[in-house]
Amino acid sequence: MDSPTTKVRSWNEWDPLEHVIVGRADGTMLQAPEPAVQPDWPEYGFPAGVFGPLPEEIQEVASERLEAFADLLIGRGIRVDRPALMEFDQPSSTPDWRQETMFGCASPRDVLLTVGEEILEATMSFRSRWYEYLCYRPLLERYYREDSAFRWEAAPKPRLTGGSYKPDFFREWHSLTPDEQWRRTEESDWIVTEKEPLFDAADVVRFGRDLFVQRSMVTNRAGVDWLRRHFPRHRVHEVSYRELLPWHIDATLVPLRPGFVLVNPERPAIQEAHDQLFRRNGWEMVKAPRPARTEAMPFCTCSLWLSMNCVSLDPKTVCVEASETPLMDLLDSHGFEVLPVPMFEVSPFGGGLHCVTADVFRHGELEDYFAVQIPGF
Ligand code: DAV
Repeated sequence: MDSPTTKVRSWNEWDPLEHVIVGRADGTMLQAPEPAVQPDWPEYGFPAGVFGPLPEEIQEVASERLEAFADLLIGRGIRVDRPALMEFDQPSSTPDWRQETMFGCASPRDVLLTVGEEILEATMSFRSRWYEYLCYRPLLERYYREDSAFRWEAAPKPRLTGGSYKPDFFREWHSLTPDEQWRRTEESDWIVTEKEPLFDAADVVRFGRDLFVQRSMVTNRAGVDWLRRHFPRHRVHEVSYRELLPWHIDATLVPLRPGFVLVNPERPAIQEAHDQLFRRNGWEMVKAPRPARTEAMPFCTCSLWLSMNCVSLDPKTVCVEASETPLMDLLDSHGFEVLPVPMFEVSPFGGGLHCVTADVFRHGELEDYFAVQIPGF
């Protein structure tokens, strides 16, 4: 069989999807402690300081879910690539630090940001994820060979010394009163310092010319600024929401077609200009219903709002976690064709349907969906 010709291009979250990367769960670790992550799951046999592969049973189910999702996409004519596994239980180091384990590669969305003909490797901000881009290198090398217009980019690799994290952040956080925690939230005062640019690709949501970038536990202001300088043809909006310890924007602000964005009713935007920008440009901001799930999976560090973490196949068709009937009904009533896809069991591996995918090609052009801009935002 001839190898398919690759074309890299995707400007937004909803254009017709033709080529995508779907992550793999095999070998994912409950990572060794590091400044930014301190796993502590005594009830499941992993008290603080104990690390190792996630239990085999849950790895198996997660791998089956990902496999079935990849098959569903292939069945609809979408080309699907998978990352190369590494031995995630191996230590890794740079001249600045040594980390006892890596993490995994279930969430390509966290690492790879596709903007037009470019795929940008994010800095990441966990030491356990510093080398995760290597899982995607065989694919990126291939795209580079096959598509002469592909812009392959990588953000400056961060040092991730102790200076990149506020010392004792977690101990201090847990000693704060709720009021103090919300005050920190208003200021986006999270664990990462401003020493160097840091961002995960999943803190970015793409709307053609406009990119919304969330400050979070893994994305600092310098990271947002780096993206702004890197994409001078785009309008990069720094955003934050009323959410404690935020981590990735894709269960908070989820556009499904031009003029239709799902918003998280528990996480209003902190900047007033955020909602103004949508409203003045005629966007419908539709509140997602409460998650149907009431209990998270063991080892899951995401919130139940992963219910919103859906992925569009085109502006009419959206994949939604199969147990999330309230969201499926809502989208159905707004004229979407909804494909229920079981993915909940993959949440301990880092996310939901949007997280486990990264766009390579969506059919469409760069467009402006926000002709009216808000000065200073
Ligand atoms: O709201 O828990 C999870 C997204 C992970 N990529 C949340 C966000």
